[in-house]
Amino acid sequence: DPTAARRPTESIHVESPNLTYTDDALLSRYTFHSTAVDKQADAQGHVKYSVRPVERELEFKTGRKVPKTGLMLVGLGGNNGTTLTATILANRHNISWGTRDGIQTPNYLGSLVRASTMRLGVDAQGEDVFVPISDVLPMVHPNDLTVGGWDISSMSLDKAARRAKVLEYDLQRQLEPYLKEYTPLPSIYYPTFINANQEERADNVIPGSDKQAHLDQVRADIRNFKRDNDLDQVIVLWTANTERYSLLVDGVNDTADNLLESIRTSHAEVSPSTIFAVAAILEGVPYVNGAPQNTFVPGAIELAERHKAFVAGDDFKSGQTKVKSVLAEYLVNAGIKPLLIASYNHLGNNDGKNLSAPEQFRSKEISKASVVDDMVEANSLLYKPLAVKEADSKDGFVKGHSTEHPDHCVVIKYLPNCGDDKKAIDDYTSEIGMGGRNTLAIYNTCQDSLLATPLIIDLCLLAELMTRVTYREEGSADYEPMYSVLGLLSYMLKAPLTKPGKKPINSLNRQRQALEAFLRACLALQPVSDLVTFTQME
Ligand code: NAI
Ligand code: DG6
Repeated sequence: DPTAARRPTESIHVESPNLTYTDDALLSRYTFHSTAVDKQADAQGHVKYSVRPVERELEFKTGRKVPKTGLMLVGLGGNNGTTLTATILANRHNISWGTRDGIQTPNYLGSLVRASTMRLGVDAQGEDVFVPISDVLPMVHPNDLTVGGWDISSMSLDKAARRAKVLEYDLQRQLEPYLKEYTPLPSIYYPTFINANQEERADNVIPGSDKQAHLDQVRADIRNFKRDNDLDQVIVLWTANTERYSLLVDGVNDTADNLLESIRTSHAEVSPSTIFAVAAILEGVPYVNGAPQNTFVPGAIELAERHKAFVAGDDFKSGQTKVKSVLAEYLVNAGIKPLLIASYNHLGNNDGKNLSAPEQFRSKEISKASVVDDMVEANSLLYKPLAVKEADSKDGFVKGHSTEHPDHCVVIKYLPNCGDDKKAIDDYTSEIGMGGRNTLAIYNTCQDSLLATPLIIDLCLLAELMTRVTYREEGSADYEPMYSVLGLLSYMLKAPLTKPGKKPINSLNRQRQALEAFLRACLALQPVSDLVTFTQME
């Protein structure tokens, strides 16, 4: 059995009548506990809550054989694309490099899956036991990923890594023989979607303006990559330039059929990223959007649902926004009322250059700004519901607020000499007790791509895992794939894509808890509870 070699050693064995091990799968029986609430206001406006515990019997089936997996990046030659490829190669070949501080060895720091742990339970002494997340279920090791993809720039990755100026010289030098083997496939370039200042890079484009032909080419690229590298699974991930928003037009991108027809007729509002998403959906491989634009127009989501394909997005949540999702939640949950949040960024990499035009900046502004909305709406003691919902913003992309809201601004400036070392400066000013004021000033500087690369790895590993998990309600005959929009990947994403009609949840804590709960459910384990820990009811 050639795939047996790819079955990782499982270090966790669950002894439970609810978990069955077969050669190929983990079969879990799981009772999901939730709380149904009915909220009623009487004539005087007094609210009453009627609460009912609910149980749902579920069964999960998780494939134990880890597929040989490929990761195709759109934007392979960019800062993230080159840094990701270099990180995997340095780890795979165990390449260390000299820095002014001494010898640095490769690692996957910043990856939730590879560099963090979760609480499994308690040992006989009552001590918590933590395990690496990568050990909880069988998962792909990033060293085993086959990397490839597309870029509108033809530069081979050794030169592109130099252009990016992210990695230390000694590492670039040692990786050169490996990286020069990687040359991006030609990609789709529609100049109106990205900043005009990117045109000088665009020497590697799929010819013509026939969008159907472009779709067919990308589909063939995915198939060829899978075949040529003898892969079982492929993940496609957009880490190319931020595009402007596509206009949402009835009859053009509102339904799956209209979107396919718009591609056939090469409608101007179909973006390159949407064509990549459609290609992945039609090829049955997961597609992740690491940039903020609205790739997933309603028609694209409907198409994914129709094909039971997996999609996730939008926009890697690497630094400032991750901190914001933690800090805003901390403040609001502590009963402290943020009055203003001002977020400034300056950076000098090609991402910053592309974002220096208003339309591309607007996409990023929308995704960076939405992250506090749900936390604010969750505390009606601090933020009163508005009698009339605010008007939607003029460009129609952001919904108006239905409660009071802190002032919130996002500024991004391109300063070339800043390079990839992005600086982010935040001011959180809040109201505290008895009319007092509390200001937190955050200054964050880092190599942007070194924060983003581990997120790409997590998104890829978790998206692959989701393709191996199916579920059914107790008593149903067939196992079903999980829902197409992979909300469980929200931890890594600034503006989590959701099922149409559902609100995103931005709390980093809840996002992580959901992921842990899911991994445990696949092992027929309930979420860990601290009831006994804190009460000492041993
Ligand atoms: P980059 O500008 O260095 O790389 C983007 C690459 O995409 C370039 O090589 C460009 O030639 C290529 N490209 C542009 N349009 C393309 C197309 N249609 N098809 C194929 N390739 C295309 O940018 P970087 O720093 O690698 O970031 C990539 C994306 O990730 C950006 O959209 C950025 O906003 C987003 N992002 C980055 C984060 C970070 O921390 N680095 C965090 C959040 C999002
Ligand atoms: C400056 O904000 C440029 C952006 O591309 C960011 O670097 C990127 O979106 C990361 O943002 P954040 O808020 O997650 O640090």
